[in-house]
Amino acid sequence: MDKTSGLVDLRSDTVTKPTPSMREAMARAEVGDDVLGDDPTVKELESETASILGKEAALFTPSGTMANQVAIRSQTEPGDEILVEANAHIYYYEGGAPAVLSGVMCRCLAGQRGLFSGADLVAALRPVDVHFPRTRLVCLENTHNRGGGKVWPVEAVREVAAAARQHNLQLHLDGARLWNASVTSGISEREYAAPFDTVSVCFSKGLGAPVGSALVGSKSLIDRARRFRKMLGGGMRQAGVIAAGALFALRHHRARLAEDHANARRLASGLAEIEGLEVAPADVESNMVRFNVRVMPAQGLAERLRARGVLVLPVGRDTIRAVTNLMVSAEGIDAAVEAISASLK
Ligand code: TLP
Repeated sequence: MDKTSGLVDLRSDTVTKPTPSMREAMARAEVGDDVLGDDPTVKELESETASILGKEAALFTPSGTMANQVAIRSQTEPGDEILVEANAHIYYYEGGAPAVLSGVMCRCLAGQRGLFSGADLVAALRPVDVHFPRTRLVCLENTHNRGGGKVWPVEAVREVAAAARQHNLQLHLDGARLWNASVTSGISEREYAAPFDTVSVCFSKGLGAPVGSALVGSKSLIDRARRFRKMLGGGMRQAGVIAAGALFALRHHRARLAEDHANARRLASGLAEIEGLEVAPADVESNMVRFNVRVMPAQGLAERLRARGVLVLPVGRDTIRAVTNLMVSAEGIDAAVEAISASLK
């Protein structure tokens, strides 16, 4: 339960507020004009992020969306095609940005909870021919948001990456929740990132920073991305204040994601006992629980829950998403289960 508001807010892991120690770190941050390359805290965050992910360079961005979009823009030309899974955040939740900002077409692959195989990828490829758009980039998402926080097995990532390389395609990973994937699987972020040219990561989701994401990759790709970030208005000045929150989150909040995962499992097993709901506790692999409501529209249940101080996100007519996070304790989860049970009666 959020001690400041008394709410159990499970709409997203983006709802977290900075902790007192994080605020202290932000207040103390040394800053400078980052567009002029003068902000020491942003530089520290960028170099620490690049090193955790095993890449040459990193770029701090205001959002995960911007990190994904500058990655696409940096690796394509207008008229190119990118391959994405049909429920990928890049395709589903970024306002059509690939079409607007990069002028690319998205070719969607049908996945299973966000995952697809090297064979699926190859089946979608077309011969080089003047009729076809040029396929340039493949995007994966780990963990997969609309896949219910599904974690990619590292072997499956490597298999898709090998197929992509055989066909001279670039690879981008939307790793907004890569931290969660690493905690679940024991595969380091660096190992997961290895097959990709670029990886975006978020500090403002499970890690609990108020703002910020990063894109990592080779120095030349990140130099190019920096230029596109500026074009989009994402060049920030004394950004060290927010970078300090991100740096604190990176150093102190990765391991604790295991608590969020345990809370997600606790939530799913509580929900499995409630009549009128459909939930698969075995599908819970990170901090997300998706469940179907059989007896009323998802929106209706969400409204009843709001009246009881529990916030969830309807993501379909019958489907609700709940995301555990830094602000929610095991007691908060038990309170949410009780509220859901009472709201269905
Ligand atoms: N996801 C948000 C919403 O946009 C749906 C959420 O509440 O889960 N990649 C992935 C996989 C994401 O889930 C998100 C945010 C982003 C990128 C974009 O990050 P921001 O919101 O910082 O632009």
